[in-house]
Amino acid sequence: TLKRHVLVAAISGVATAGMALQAHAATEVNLGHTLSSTSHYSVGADAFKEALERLSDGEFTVTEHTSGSLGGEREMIEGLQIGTVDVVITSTGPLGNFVPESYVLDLPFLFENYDQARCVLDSELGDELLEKMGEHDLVGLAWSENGFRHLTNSQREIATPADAEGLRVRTMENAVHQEAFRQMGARPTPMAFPELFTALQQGTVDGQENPITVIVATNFWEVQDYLSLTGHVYSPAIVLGSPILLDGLSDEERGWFIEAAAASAQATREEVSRLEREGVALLEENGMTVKTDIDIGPFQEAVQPAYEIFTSEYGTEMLERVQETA
Ligand code: EAX
Repeated sequence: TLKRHVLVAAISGVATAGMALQAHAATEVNLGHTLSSTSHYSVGADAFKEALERLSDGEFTVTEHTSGSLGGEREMIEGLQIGTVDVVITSTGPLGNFVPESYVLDLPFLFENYDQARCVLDSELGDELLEKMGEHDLVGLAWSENGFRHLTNSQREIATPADAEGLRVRTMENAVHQEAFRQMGARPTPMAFPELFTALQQGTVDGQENPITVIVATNFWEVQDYLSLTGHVYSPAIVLGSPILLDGLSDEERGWFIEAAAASAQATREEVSRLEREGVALLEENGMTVKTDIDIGPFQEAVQPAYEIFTSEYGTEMLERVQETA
């Protein structure tokens, strides 16, 4: 009978699927980031998943962990080193603690626009910095993007560094950024991103700084009234892999990860560009007061000492090379 046929077909289907599964058990790749599932990082994570699963013909499956469910960015980088996390999309915020060479990219007002920043990250120098990750138990797969960072706060409109005097600003766990905000007269408080929303809500800090992308993805308008488009620093993102997973793979397999990371970075950059065009209007619609015409001169001047402190510690060579490439 028809019923019996269907049943037999179903059983043999299950058996075939089961055998196939045994022959080629897919390796699950855990990918983490700190932002929501609507963010530019998730756009990048989706592109990574699509590309890796397609290129490997299902040998690898990617599971995305959003919103810091695998921890903050510093914790996830540690996770890569010990093999509890496989792939991470992260800002360079905490990266300098592991790979000091990356600090150069976090200098305020280093890049003037997206083209310049992307051009440096896509250059030989960018590749060299990716390779440096290998000396610190990390695998640099691709430079991705977070965006130019701007200042938000709950207290007042900020147009000059003097307006930021005394403001308690959450910064990333990044020595260069902390120094820059100290020089500006603010009171920097380093904190992991997953703690930030609550800290703003409870008034532990008055403000924070992040790109339009992150402000949109995190609904910061719920806890921040003012946004000043200071664009005080470009925030690169990086797709990092765990050496514990990647060192055990063949060249071909590692190549899939690199290609998937490149596809991820490309998709993320496109989403950053879209949000640069559309994000500010969205934030205004949600009630934020946006100060657009900021004279950045006084901000640039205020953070100059951060450059001196950086070069006295790490020398001038890297900085000069970035400036030449830009
Ligand atoms: O990488 O910590 C931050 O402010 C970062 O910009 C965010 O986690 C996205």
